[in-house]
Amino acid sequence: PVKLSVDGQEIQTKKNTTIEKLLKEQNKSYFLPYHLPQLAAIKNQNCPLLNIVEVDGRIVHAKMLKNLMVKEGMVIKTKSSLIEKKLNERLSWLKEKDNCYLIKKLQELVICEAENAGLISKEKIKEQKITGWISAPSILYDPELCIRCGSCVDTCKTIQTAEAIVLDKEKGIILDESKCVRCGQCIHACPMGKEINAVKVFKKAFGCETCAYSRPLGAIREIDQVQEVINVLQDPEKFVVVEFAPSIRASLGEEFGLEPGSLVTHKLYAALRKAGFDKVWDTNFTADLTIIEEGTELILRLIKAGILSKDELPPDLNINEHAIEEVSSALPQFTSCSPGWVKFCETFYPELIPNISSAKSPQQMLGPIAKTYAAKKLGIDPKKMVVVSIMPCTAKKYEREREEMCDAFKYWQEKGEVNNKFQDVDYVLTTRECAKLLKILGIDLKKMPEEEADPLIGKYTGAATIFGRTGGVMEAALRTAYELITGTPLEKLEFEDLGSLEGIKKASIKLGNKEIKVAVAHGLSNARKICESIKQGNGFKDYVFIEFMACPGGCIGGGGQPIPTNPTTVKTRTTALNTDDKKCALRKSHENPEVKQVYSDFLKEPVSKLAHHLLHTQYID
Ligand code: HC1
Repeated sequence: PVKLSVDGQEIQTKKNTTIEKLLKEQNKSYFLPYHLPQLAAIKNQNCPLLNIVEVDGRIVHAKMLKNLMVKEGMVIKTKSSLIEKKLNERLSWLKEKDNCYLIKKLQELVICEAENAGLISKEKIKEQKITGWISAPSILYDPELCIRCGSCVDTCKTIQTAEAIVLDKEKGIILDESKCVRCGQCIHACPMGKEINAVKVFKKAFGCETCAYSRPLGAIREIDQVQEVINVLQDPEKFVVVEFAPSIRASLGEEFGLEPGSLVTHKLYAALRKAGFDKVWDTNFTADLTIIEEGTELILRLIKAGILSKDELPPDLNINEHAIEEVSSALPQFTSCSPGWVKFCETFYPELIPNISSAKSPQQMLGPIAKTYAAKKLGIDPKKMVVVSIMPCTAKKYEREREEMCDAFKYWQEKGEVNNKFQDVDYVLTTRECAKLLKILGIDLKKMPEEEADPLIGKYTGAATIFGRTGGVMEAALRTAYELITGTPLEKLEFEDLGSLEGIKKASIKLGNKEIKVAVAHGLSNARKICESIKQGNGFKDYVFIEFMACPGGCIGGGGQPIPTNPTTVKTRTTALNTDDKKCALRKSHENPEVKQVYSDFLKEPVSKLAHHLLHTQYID
């Protein structure tokens, strides 16, 4: 038996009893007396902020009690001066006229504390006595909200096979930062983000439809940069541009109460313009550009490996000798746009790094193109340009920060125009943060008119939009590679087998008189299976191209997507992207008129010296 005290009374109970069970047995209530009319509305909603007990001198929210075990000598209080102080504090907010004030206070209490601390630095977290960890610059762990259920640990181990976190019942979740790929799947696993949603309860009670804080709050969350983006939008010295990922158009609506799978592309262009961005561009544009660069790189690797001969190719496909020199000869070529996957490969399979395409991801192509080509065309000082990227992915925050992602700076430095280093992309917000930003600015996405992206680097084809779901990059690349290699248009544009939700998909495609084999994997446990088999030399030997996405379902299942992200929402978002593809008048990347313009006015040809300099990278981790 375990001896402990409840409200000053010594009691004995069995080992392995939860505090919740004990308090029930003792007939102890820790729920608020709902005497205030406002609170009556939220009665029985189990609001974690108001239903609290004191355990060993610390305030613990009711919801956590079912996971906390009794311990020898524990002191539990359901009434105490500390509880009273906290409740008075919280209830006094209700006296304010504006109901949203209460929500703001809630935000101050639970969200700001950790998030604002997390976005600055580890030191700052220490200063503010946040006891959790951060996996910089993407993810933050707040032990105060953690119920020690271990769901995140299971996800990291079984779905992602990274095993970057372990559960310690006392301390909570412990991180091995060297293994963390920043994919953020742990965020979706956290039940606190799904179940304990105090703010939703208040939203229901007070009807704050577009309240900035109406989103779930998990113990693991992204490191929030919303305030920094608001600051930069208010800076008259800056020229702030925005890009958003393919999958955002099929998921952001959920944060505004729209059905999963609602396409909000054109409303989002309008909303971002209203938010004050000087140019609203689209990562889909650079997804098309990526296909040209990555597809050409594949052709070059195939020539280098002797699988294709220059003589068999159409004469108008200019094969540049310099480009053949530049590319790696390793096959199969791996896609490079999912930064969680790239980090996984660097960490667990460094011997396969030469297989990763040197083409940067679309996010990282838009930054340097904006700060060179577009800045020149618009007459904007590149030092003043700030690129904000809206992504479904926590690892994109990490990708933007990588040492080598500063090619616009190098471009201008070589011309003697700049001295101080700047990154190609300046801020990355997740889908959830984007919703928060718009809500803080009082913008309701649902009510926005339909507008277009800004010209220059805003147009896209159907091939770009399917990047956001598993198999999409491969399908888009095949649509273009087929025409480049055979010189004839591809009749049927969908490669159905590649777009399904199977973990590993394989296909063979006839390109002229050559049959090539390709594969697609999503979720890192599937990526690991392929890497192991290549490493051991017993599989994928004759494959030429493999698409890897870190998250199940691809980016539509990304760690920064609305909660819940589960097989059902992943499916509906996938269908929406496929619909968007079919609605596009142009469905092949090489048909994008703005992409053609970038080549004719600036880059000259795919994998040219300049394209290589700005749009390709070397993995140096
Ligand atoms: Fe993705 Fe990509 S598709 S990586 O999945 O190549 O995050 O949506 O933006 O960069 O375009 C993510 C999505 C995204 C990039 C593109």
